[in-house]
Amino acid sequence: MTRSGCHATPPPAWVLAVLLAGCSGGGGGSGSGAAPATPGSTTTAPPPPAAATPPAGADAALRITALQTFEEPWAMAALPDGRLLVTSKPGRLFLVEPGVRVGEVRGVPQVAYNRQGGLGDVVLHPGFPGNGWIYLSYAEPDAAGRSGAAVARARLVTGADGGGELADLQVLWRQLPKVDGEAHYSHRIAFGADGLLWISSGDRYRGEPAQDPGSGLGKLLRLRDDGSAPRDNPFAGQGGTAAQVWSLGHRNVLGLAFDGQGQLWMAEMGPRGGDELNRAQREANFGWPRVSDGDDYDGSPIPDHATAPQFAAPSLTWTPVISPSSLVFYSGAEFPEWRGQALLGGLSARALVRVAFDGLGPREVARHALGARIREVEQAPDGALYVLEDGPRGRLLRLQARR
Ligand SMILES: [Ca+2]
Ligand SMILES: [Ca+2]
Repeated sequence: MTRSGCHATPPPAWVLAVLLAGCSGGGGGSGSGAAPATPGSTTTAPPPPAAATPPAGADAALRITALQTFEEPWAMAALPDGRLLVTSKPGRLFLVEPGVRVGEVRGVPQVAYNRQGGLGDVVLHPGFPGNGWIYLSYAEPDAAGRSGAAVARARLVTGADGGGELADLQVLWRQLPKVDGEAHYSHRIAFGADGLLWISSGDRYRGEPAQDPGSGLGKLLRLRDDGSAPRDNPFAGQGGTAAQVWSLGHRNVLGLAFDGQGQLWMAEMGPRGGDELNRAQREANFGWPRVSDGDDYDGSPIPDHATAPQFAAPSLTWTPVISPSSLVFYSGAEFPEWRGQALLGGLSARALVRVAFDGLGPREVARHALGARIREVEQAPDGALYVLEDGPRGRLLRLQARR
């Protein structure tokens, strides 16, 4: 499937960066008027001006710097040296020096690029400094025109040109069954301190399979880093897909992150109303599609969580929705008062939503307007925050405290 945009066929990365900078009408992004040093896979540009114009409608309490621009960026991961890996949904992976240079990482698997599908998450293995493994999720096509999410790992081999290649690629997990449709892949990835690999597998807009432990749809999965299922998973005795399942009854988990105490949390898209923040629990059934604090898009009611205590209730819900795309727990020095809090990217909220935890559980304490649908949030090693705007010309923004 093709998408209208600033170009019809994928050009080299430096061309893309220049084209997109032109399309975006500036904004302090990469390549604004910059020519590549050599015709290759990278572009260089001077660092953006310190007083780059913040997005219209953005929270004036934050110092916001607009950096490079990407075609439908979806996720990012911060490398220990401060560079970022950024995924672009049409199927490209970039290595980014924020505000300076964008290189392309070659060797990404073929993706099914459609409404919600394409290249998805990117996460570093906990042993990345030694082993170079990165984990990617993506929508994978099949010969019959169906698709399903997949997770692969590969070693990141960086080059002197600022780009790199993927080596030793292995597909570790496939979302089964593959189905028609282009929605609710979820495919967020997180690693725990114990080295186990967690994957959110969306319901693919099918609803009821989320209640069947034997279906791969609508689940939170717990795997070893090689994709095998640990023997102490709750449904391990059933084998097959069920052996991968940690919890069920999920709709579309797009935020997946551990807090400072090692507890895993999920940010989940509700239907019309009822976005959820959920605390991961072994063998729990979170109730989708039987219950939701929202209702169907056509207005038909779905019983609320309070009517069905047999299902695990969300720790926090939003109506009207924020459309949570992403989740991190903040631990840095840039915003000391935010430590231990959850930060959610909001698509319809067009904001960074900040959630604090106290004796009564999580509660929203601030909504930092960013003037655009927010697709991803990530904390850099220096404690600064990066967010990605959603859309065909989504910008990378750096958020710092205004002092
Ligand atoms: Ca990320
Ligand atoms: Ca309801």
